[in-house]
Amino acid sequence: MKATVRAHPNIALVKYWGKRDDALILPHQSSLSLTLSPIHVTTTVEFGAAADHVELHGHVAKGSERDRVLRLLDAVRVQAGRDLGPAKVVSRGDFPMAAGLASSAAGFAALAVAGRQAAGLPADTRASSILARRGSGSACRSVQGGFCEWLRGEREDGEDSYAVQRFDAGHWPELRMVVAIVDRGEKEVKSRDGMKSAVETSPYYPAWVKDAEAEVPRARDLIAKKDLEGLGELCERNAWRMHSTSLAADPPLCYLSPATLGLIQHLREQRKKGVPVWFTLDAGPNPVLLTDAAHEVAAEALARACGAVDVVRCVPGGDAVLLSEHLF
Ligand code: 2P0
Repeated sequence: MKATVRAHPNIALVKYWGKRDDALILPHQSSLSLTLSPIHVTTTVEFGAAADHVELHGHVAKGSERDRVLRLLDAVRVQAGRDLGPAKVVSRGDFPMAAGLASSAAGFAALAVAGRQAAGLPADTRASSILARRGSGSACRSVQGGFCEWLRGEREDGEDSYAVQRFDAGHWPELRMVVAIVDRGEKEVKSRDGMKSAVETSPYYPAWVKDAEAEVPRARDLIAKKDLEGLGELCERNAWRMHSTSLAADPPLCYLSPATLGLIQHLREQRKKGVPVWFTLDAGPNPVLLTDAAHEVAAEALARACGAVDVVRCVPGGDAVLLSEHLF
């Protein structure tokens, strides 16, 4: 009745931005990401505890944070078809302070896989991905390593909306993602609210959906060919289009800071000098640089020269894995 899982976060190369169903977390478009190592989250789940208890990153979770975790475990209880008793959950990440990458994707992926295992359900990546998605959309892409594609699906019950691995972590071992923390502040508008406002108020939203869906197979082809320049250009274009959609919302939503733009400008100049480095940008000010192993030191130097207060160098990461050592 107890299981522990370690999962990595992921960075979207083609972003997910907007839900067609808020409750089930169903997206309007497909997305594609790379799972990132070495940063990870470890989660232990135990059913049959004295009372429900959720501890995240060293503090007892309350309110909506706790509810999201317990709701996911309720879905596990339904799948198990039996009374599993109260649950104890302890989760810890090794993310550097405000790494700029949300730990929720890795956290919910680890919770889904550990929850099913603790309930005695068989290992099933598709079922775990669907479960993780119900905690946080991007989490469905962290159940497996390498390059994962979240298929938007068509069904109203969401059973065809999950992530599949297109290439494993060993496909392109020289690829590097360098997270540049230029701003440690909490963002004012969370992704969940930002994407909702884009869906409801941005006149560009339908164009975003159409374009992002079309970029997914292109990204897949570029990854198959290990075409860094092509993939870098696609990532930048997709990030700009996601941000443009929200800039056009009402009220307008801008996640960029002056430091973000300074870094992007400098990166372009470096590229003209022959440094192969591109960026992507989630719902926040911290760019993630895309480069290869031979240029990761140059990419880190570039980020620091532009005022990055912290830098996290990542390589393609693997699947969520069961651990034999528990957190309690
Ligand atoms: C992504 N993001 O594809 C996009 C790009 C941020 C920008 O998924 O509401 O925490 O829990 O489904 O997954 C962040 O949003 O949102 C995100 P919910 P989530 O990675």
